[in-house]
Amino acid sequence: MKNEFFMHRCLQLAEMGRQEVGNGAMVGSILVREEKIIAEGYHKKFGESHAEVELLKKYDLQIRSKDILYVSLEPCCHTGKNPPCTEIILERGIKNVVVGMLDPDPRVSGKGIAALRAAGVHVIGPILPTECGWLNRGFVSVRTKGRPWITLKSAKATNGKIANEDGSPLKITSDDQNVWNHTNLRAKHDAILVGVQTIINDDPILDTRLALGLNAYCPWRIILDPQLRIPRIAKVLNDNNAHKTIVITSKENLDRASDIQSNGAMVIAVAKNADVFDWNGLWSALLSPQGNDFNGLTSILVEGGSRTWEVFKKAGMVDMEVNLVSL
Ligand code: AOF
Ligand code: ZN
Repeated sequence: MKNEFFMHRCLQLAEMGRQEVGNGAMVGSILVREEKIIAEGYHKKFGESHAEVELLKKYDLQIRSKDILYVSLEPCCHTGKNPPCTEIILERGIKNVVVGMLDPDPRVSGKGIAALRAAGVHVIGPILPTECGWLNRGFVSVRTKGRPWITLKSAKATNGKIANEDGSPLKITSDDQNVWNHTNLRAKHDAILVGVQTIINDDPILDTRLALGLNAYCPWRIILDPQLRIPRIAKVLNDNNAHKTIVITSKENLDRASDIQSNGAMVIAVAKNADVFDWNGLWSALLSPQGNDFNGLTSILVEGGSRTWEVFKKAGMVDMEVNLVSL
């Protein structure tokens, strides 16, 4: 019970890295002495120190043999953008480690725990694989399937309609449902994706302005736009978060992109396969750093419209579906 209690604090810390860690994992870590938390750390930003190292940099005093290090993801044992966390744990003389979940990254996956045990560290875990895996479902999906976690959100009026006959927006969801969407869907994904027709019809802002809580941020806003039809006056190209907009188009249209980029939006070319974007091309563009402080993403909320939903469904690119029905 105590271990789970402390691990929940690690998960809370991990969440603070959301949207900042790019295609990496959100990870939290604490150091416990005589049942009190004496230091905390989390993975703050893509390319920066891992959670345990962040903690150990802050806590530079002597570690005692009964101190326990809690970390929500198995400590890594490889050299990536950072040196192996296992080595720093050993160097600092930590004797007890509690791990939340195994690292799905094939460079680690069990080898981090094994390295610590081989060096005489007492390791307990993984103690909360489901909860820790759920927080990092995007990272797990990228590392195990090579694509982001995808949630499909749709909204239907009770008569089944999703728009008026002329394509103009129909107010379907209640204010409460919108708050719920911003808090639990939009603010829990790295990006919101729509087809360009949704921008043309509804001109949505695609941010988290209604989200409850302090950690609201603007997710990346991805527009699938093969012909580059996005109106220059679209809100997503002109508001304060224009630099968080990524327009995906095909190569032939790239020369017309400069106007769209004038407020900081990115335009990325992806090859097409018949009449849809090539999935491998799309994922390789979205999973890796592209400049503009975009360091890759791990989760996408697909908000519409109906054609975009169909394309994702048909390709089996859906992990969770949420259908909001007007009350
Ligand atoms: C940890 N603690 O806080 C995180 C870990 O390129 P790098 O060096 O940032 O390494 C990325 C990999 O490191 C990532 O795929 C995952 O396996 C692990 N992330 N590990 O011990 C952390 N963020
Ligand atoms: Zn590490």
